[in-house]
Amino acid sequence: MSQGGLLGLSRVAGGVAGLVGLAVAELGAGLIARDGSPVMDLATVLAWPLSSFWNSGTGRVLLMVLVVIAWLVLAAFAGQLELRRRHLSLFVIVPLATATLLAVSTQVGPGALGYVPAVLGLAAIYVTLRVLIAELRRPPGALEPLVAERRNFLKTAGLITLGGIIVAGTGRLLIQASNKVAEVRKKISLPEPANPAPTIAAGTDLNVAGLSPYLSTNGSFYRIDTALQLPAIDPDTWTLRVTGLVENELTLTYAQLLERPLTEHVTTLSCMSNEVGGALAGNAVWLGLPVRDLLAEAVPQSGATMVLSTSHDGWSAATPLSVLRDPDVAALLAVGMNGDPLPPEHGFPVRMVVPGLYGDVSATKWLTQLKVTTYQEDSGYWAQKGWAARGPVKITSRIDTPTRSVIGAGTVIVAGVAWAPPIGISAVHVQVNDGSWHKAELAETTGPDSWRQWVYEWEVDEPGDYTLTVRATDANGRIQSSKVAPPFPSGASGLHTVPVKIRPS
Ligand SMILES: Nc1nc2c(c(=O)[nH]1)N[C@H]1C(S)=C(S)[C@@H](COP(=O)(O)O)O[C@H]1N2
Ligand SMILES: [Mo]
Repeated sequence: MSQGGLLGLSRVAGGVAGLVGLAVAELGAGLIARDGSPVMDLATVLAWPLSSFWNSGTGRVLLMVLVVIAWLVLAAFAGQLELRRRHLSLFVIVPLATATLLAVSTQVGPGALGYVPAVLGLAAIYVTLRVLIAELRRPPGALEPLVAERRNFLKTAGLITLGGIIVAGTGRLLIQASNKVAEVRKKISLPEPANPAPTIAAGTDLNVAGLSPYLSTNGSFYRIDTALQLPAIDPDTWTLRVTGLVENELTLTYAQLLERPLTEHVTTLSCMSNEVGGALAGNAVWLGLPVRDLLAEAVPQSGATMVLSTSHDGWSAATPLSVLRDPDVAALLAVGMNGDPLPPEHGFPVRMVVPGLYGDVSATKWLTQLKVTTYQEDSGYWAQKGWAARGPVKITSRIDTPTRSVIGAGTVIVAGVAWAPPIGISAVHVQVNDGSWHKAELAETTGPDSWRQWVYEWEVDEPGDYTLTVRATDANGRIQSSKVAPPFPSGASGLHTVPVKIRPS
């Protein structure tokens, strides 16, 4: 084939590879139900320094089109380079990858999952490019006329393009499925609780700068799950089955659940994987049906010790039956979080929340089944991987402010949160270096299942390096353990410390 013809085909190969990369990135974004995609992220970043037009709806769409064109042109150029020499395309693909990942990082924050679509898309470009260019490089067979060879290449390229379009379309469909559930969710109006939570008194939130708010917002609430694809569940077809060792198997629909007398309760949820001082804990007002009400109708058989709750995506948690039947524990089949229907990433339409137990053994999101059983017969997802089967929450306290920092001498506000559900917090103390323990002031709280804010005003005149340590005491007088343990297998312990440098004021 003529050199000119080959050059053109190498650009086609690059363009096709670019298209495949875009399609894979789009599908990936659909699978993890991100509310964006790498192309959107690039457009967002490019729009920042530009006029308000480019930041508007129309401008943004136009920018996205330009991003796609630029992406395809660059990919075409990469194809040309790859033809000249193997791997030469990396000179284009690596900068393209860097720019894309930087743009993505501005939108998804930390956490690897948000990067997956971009990484897969970029890998797909490179792989497709290599395959197509290798095809072009094949020495023409003696019997293969040039025209036929060229036709073969175009056929391959065409097939790949078709595949790319199907992949991109699937991505779009997934994004639309979650959009549809989002529409339905928006229209839900939750009933008033039969048993409302106590009103949140003034003095529950100390409003200290840098301190976690008393109620975590739904948007900032930590998220932990194994769901690669966020389940999109239509509440109109959702059901909860209660089975296993029960006298009466039951099935409950979403509408039936909402008709029941619901309870509202403030519960701090935390994760067994949380490190000392870590952020895998949040506090919210949950609205839901007490699990014990449903269990009372199902009538567990004698010998049953555990309830295995299973999610739409197959995850499961094993929770002690005794805790779920305890009239003093507000274990809920939650439909509401801080006044809104559960957000999709926090388990829409229904999840469990059990005060006093780590989410790992209790807080099943996208709940679809409760099986009354025994610990001998069944086990939960994380227990099968060696984590503790029972997950009582350890007494925990955290310094939110100051963070590792340099501060002027004088009065330093030290503040944070402490939790010990279902017992509650009775005291928090702060230690400076190896000194004595100072009693912190405790904020009000709605009850023992909720965390409590605390604040300590530290007077410091001497510049230098200091270490602040916090320690909580529960309402039974038990003091938080200072024994250092990693999260595995039963939750971290040890005291949270923060180094602080004081400069002369
Ligand atoms: N379906 C499902 N539910 C789940 C999980 C999961 O992986 N899948 N993770 C659990 C764990 S380990 C925790 S700590 C809590 C976290 O809930 P959140 O993401 O709403 O904060 O959900 C629990 N429920
Ligand atoms: Mo967790």
